[in-house]
Amino acid sequence: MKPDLSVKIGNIEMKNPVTTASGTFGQGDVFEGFYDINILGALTTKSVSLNPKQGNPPPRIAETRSGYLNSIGLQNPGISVFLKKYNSFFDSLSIPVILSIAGNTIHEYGELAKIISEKMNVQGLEINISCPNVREGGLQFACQALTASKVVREVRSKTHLTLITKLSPNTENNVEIAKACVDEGTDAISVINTVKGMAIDLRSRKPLLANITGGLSGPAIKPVALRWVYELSQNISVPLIGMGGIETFEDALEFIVCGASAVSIGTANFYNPYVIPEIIHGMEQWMKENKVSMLSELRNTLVV
Ligand code: RRO
Repeated sequence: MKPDLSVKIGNIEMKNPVTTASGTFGQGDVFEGFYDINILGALTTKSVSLNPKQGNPPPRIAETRSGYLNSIGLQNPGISVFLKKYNSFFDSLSIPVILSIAGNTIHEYGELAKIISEKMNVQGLEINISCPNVREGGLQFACQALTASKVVREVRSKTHLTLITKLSPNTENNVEIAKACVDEGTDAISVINTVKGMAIDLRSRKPLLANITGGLSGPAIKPVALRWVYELSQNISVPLIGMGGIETFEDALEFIVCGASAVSIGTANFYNPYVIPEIIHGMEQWMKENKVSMLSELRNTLVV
């Protein structure tokens, strides 16, 4: 029998637990030449802001031994252009779409939620409060329970869409922060955004990124991500979407065992555009071979 990989995040029904990590999959359209993206459990888009952003100056990507550093700086066309450009594409998909939103201010998060709820037919919002590469917004909100929960309260007051709040690894306070966000109405938590870091060139003694620091993603951060998924799963009851360095179906299943309901695939898309279909297929095969009929049987089964 075909194993059941389905999962519910708030009101979002996913046929499998795999979504895309914001910013690593374009708006979904760029991967259409590789495979039918309707195989995804859900599509999560690159963060959009109220006004257009040019992003940080180049170079803004650097490769390190086991991951990428990025300092994109939230480059995006702003919500009006985004809407015109992608709304019909999102409507054409048969899978749930989760729009990632990022504001400079708490008010901007609310405005974005209002515009999207009124004008778009998407299923969820990922509240990105954890971008490490912008001066306003970003980590300013993610590192304290008070600021994080104020953003969630503002967004909740403007929309009935499913809300997923994306937390940062660049703080030790995530349990308290997640609890405060749940109290204000987030339906789920996603962890982790990138780990703030830097890389330099010894010969020139210059940083590899023009922004000096950036966000580290890829296999290097998987242990950090697993730790947060596990710790949050022990302390909050809303679903968790785990991400950070997932490259294989085994990686994905480790996140489920540590308490994640769903997983996002990010950096691996850059070097293997077929990684998502491979992971979904691998999970299914593994479940068949191990006689696991429902994915939920695996969730939170870490033996400690
Ligand atoms: O655009 C970025 O620089 C960026 C964002 Br919004 C984010 O949330 N995480 C990241 O590593 N880079």
